[in-house]
Amino acid sequence: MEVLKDLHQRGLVNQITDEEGLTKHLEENQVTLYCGFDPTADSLHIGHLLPVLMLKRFQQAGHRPIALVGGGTGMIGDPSGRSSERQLNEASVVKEFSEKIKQQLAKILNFDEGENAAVARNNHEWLSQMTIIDFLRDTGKHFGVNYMLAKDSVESRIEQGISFTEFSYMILQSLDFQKLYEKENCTLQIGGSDQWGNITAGLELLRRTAAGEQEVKAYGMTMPLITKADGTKFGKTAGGAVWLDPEKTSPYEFYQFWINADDRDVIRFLKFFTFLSMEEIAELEKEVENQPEKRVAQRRLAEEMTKLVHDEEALNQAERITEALFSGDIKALSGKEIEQGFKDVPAFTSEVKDPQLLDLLVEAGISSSKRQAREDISNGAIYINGERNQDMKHTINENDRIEDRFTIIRRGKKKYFLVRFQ
Ligand code: 383
Repeated sequence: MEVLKDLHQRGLVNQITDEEGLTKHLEENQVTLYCGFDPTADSLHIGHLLPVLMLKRFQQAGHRPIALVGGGTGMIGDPSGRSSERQLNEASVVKEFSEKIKQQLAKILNFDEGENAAVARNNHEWLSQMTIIDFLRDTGKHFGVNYMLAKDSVESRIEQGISFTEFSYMILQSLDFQKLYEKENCTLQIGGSDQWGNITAGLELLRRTAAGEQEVKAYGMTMPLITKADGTKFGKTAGGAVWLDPEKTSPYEFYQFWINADDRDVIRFLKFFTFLSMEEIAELEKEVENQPEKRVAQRRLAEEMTKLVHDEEALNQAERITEALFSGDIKALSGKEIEQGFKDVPAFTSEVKDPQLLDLLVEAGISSSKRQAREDISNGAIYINGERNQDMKHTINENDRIEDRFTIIRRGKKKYFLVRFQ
């Protein structure tokens, strides 16, 4: 199917500079397109996923995506969508972040195979080589200050203040578009709606620097901002951002993020983030209507996303942890799974290898006093790795330790504690 039609059906199009022109351009050519990612952290997060997947959608339709890592622009700082000046990172830090982000992009996009393999570029390569004189003469000359002041990213910062550094950012992003247009025949830049100003500035530069009277066939397209039915910000959990790096957000937490999607949001998210067909999504929509309690759509969303960003094994683990936490069968989990599943519960490190259960309850702060601990045990409120234990004299032993490292104690219905052994 025509790629733009699919994107429209999925609700993925916010603005296009010349839709008719772009439709025709995509029909007639294998188009090279790009999206940029600035290395402002050591990992991409879920907010970056939509544009990465957008590149992949174009790739699947036969076009050629360039994932641009902003090793140069990351040294400057994009003011778009920000109400205050950014803190600059050291060059070595930006370099380290760039490397990590490139690897994450390579995991999702296909960089090696076929005639439309994705390409990685880093704008540090050309931006760092440019002299200040060339920059001001050859590029700066094409940007009117009034034009720049009228951009949202600048205008919204006039009162609060904006440095010349961030003010100049749009010129650097425009230079990238020009560079990729000239060297890679890249004719489409995509981004989130926050990037509209930078993308159109780039097109302006292309037009002004085009050779002769030649018409420039280049386009820009943005994606919508992702909203949630409950009005809270998409992509944030109690623990902060949802990262793509499994060390920062475990695959289990990542899976949980999606499975917790609201019934009012889940269908839209399936359209935005998965490669399921519109027919499959329509089936899932029926499930949400007819038996929402089963959360079939949410489960499918979580599965697809965990597989896409992590892998099949990570998905299996996430499912096993979810199941074990639901049924209470903690013993079935490995040490690694325990670490993921109980990352956010209170933890206690026991100095004693085989403590008395009674003592442990008090020391780990699970029961508030010895008397309370006795009461909890005799009431049957204490579970070791999911099994009730009412033995007042019980000593924690190797059977209670998972991989000899962890014991999960539960008090009451759902208060979990992680006990670590050294
Ligand atoms: C740098 C050089 C270019 C083209 C783009 C850039 C980066 C761009 C930017 N993008 C955001 C980022 O890096 O700041 N100036 O975090 C985000 N993007 C994408 C998308 C998004 C934007 O990476 O809306 C969310 O992910 O455009 O906020 O030549």
